[in-house]
Amino acid sequence: MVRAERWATVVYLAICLVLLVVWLSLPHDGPATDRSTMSEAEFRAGWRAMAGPDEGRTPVRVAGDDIYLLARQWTFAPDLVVAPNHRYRVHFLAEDVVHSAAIGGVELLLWPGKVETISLTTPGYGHLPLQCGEYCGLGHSRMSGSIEVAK
Ligand SMILES: [Cu+2]
Repeated sequence: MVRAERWATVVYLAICLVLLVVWLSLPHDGPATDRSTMSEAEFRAGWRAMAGPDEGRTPVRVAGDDIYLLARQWTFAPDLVVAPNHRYRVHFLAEDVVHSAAIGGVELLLWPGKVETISLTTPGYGHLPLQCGEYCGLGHSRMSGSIEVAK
């Protein structure tokens, strides 16, 4: 009896091992988060180029495939107009305290000075919700971004 239980355990563990190897060999897309290797200086150069001479005080129509959003108490800057059904790389940088970016069904924790990037496909029309999900001070509940989808 003890011998049979021992064999059952060995067979069970062998099956688990095979399933683990099969699972690890499958492609895993998961949430669309990338491991960003972008430095803060690269982010700021991209942000300045995207935001233009008025530094994002008016809504910015994004021209390329990269979006740069600064998170700071208590806004995401700048306001954006993006193309419909387009795949973007969205880069975030918190510049004062810890924030987060809840967008496209994922939430990224944003540590000051560390660039986080996700890949995101915009919807066909409407507005893409962006909200801070990490308490960051008195204005936290109002901290959202404005991303309009338009041709
Ligand atoms: Cu917040």
